[in-house]
Amino acid sequence: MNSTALQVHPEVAEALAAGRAVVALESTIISHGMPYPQNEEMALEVEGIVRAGGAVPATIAVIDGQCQIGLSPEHLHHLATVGGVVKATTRDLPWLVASGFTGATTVAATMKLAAMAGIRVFATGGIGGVHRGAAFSMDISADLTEMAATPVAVVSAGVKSILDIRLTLERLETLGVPVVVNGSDDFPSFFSRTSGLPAPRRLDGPHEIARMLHAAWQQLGLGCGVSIANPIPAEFEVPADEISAVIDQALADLDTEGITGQDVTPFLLKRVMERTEGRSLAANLALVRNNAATAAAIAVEYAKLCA
Ligand code: PSU
Ligand code: MN
Repeated sequence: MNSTALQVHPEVAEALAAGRAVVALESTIISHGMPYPQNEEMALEVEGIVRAGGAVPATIAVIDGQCQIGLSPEHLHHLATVGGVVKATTRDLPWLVASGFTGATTVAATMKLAAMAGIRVFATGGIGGVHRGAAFSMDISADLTEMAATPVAVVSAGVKSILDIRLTLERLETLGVPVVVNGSDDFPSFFSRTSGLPAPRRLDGPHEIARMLHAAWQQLGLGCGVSIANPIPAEFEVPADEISAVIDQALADLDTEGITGQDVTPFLLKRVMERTEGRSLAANLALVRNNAATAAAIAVEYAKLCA
């Protein structure tokens, strides 16, 4: 797609034109999902993992009103260090472009921009979903809406238990979004390989997953996204009882401190990270690396099927 607001990095543009594998990466995880300096190290490392897997990385953000598909190390440094970068979901994109501001894109906004650029595979840590208590707050992430509307496959470690995982899966079913777990019969919950819920569908490995993406978009012509849950490697799992008390306390703090709207998820992520003495950060880094490697392998297989 041609867009005056879209700046596709030359390396990314070249790979797309040649039909080679490209993996999109989000930037909210850099600005709002992890502390400095781990966020910057992670952003650079993950790009390296995608390259090592034979794909071209395209980290996405809005920089001074330009939607950048592929960022320079200077841009990554800026997003990792400057406080107050706007957390941008899909609805924020026109406002950012019109006002020339900088925004770190969520899964939803990253999917939207990736699709505009022609990128089909995207790696992240965890996706947004239905919040606990959503029956009253109506707080449901725009990530789910975007998955229904935009043909990008999102590789995540499942849904963090700051959310209502069961209702998130219900919502994805209603929205018609295929949900597959890579190599497991259990739906993972970010820090854990299990959630107490079964995998809606299971596929084993990048080739099988790429075949499903090809079926969705090339054979059936569907316009939806696909959620690929990739369980955290077993050696990095954090035991559920270690994390659940911390999450319950963070959720209680939300009410006490009156946090609402777009600030809810960053607040919960920060609290959980602070209160687990870095154990959750180590797990978070491990699963993001794992997702980047898996996404690269899927993108490579998918590019072969489309050739
Ligand atoms: N979950 C995580 N880490 C994250 C996010 C979610 O474990 O960094 C970020 C992602 O960018 C996701 C966003 O798209 O939070 C969802 O925010 P909200 O719930 O406000 O839609
Ligand atoms: Mn919300």
